[in-house]
Amino acid sequence: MIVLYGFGAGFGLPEISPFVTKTEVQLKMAGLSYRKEKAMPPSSPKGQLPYIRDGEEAIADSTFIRTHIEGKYGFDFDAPLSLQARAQAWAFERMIEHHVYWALVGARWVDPDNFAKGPAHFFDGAPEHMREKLREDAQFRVAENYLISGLGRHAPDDDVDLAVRSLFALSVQLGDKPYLMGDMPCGTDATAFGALAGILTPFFDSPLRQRVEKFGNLAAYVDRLMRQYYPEFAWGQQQQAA
Ligand SMILES: N[C@@H](CCC(=O)N[C@@H](CS)C(=O)NCC(=O)O)C(=O)O
Repeated sequence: MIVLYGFGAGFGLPEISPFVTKTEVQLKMAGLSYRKEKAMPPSSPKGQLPYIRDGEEAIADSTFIRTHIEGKYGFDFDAPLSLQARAQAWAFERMIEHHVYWALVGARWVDPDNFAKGPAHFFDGAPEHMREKLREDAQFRVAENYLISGLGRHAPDDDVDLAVRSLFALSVQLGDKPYLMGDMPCGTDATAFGALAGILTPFFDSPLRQRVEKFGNLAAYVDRLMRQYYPEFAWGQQQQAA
């Protein structure tokens, strides 16, 4: 059985990481059975999560995992799509992973309140005398990556404005369709769902979340896909409680 290594549930989400969520939803889309185990990025062959173990093979990076599933199990995530729609779906995926994702990182890791209630707890198990230093180092590293991504250079407000332009594009593409590219889900739906749920989780408050909530079709899309792929997860109830 495939083993999926991720962070696990947290932050009001069934899985903390948008990239792990993407892979988990794609495993569900492909109808493959898998077991999930908690891991930390250094244990991955590429130093980031997700990675999977499939028999003797370890495959890291959500896009390479998708390629592995398509190659080994013959499942085409974009089967319903024309060649042109496949190209568009790929372009939307790149926009989400290389642009929108960084806005999520800024909201979670750079905003001091969100960092304190969220990622800071990754280090709760560390020896007390090192804990604060580990937190500071990790936050510094992520803030540096945010800067290098390009989006972080425009913080604190223009970064959100830029991300919202991408989210507007996503909202227009979705329109009133059930899925991004039409009536059937495709691979990029897993990507969009992971990132949007990560932004919309009521656990974190941020200007980004407030702006995305205004895109009614994106919020409804996340609710719908959450019910479809994580029916056991109490997403709606948490939203009401927040
Ligand atoms: N391109 C990778 C990105 C994965 C990624 O950024 N994972 C984050 C968690 S959301 C991570 O493990 N970060 C730890 C690090 O970069 O040190 C993929 O598609 O899997």
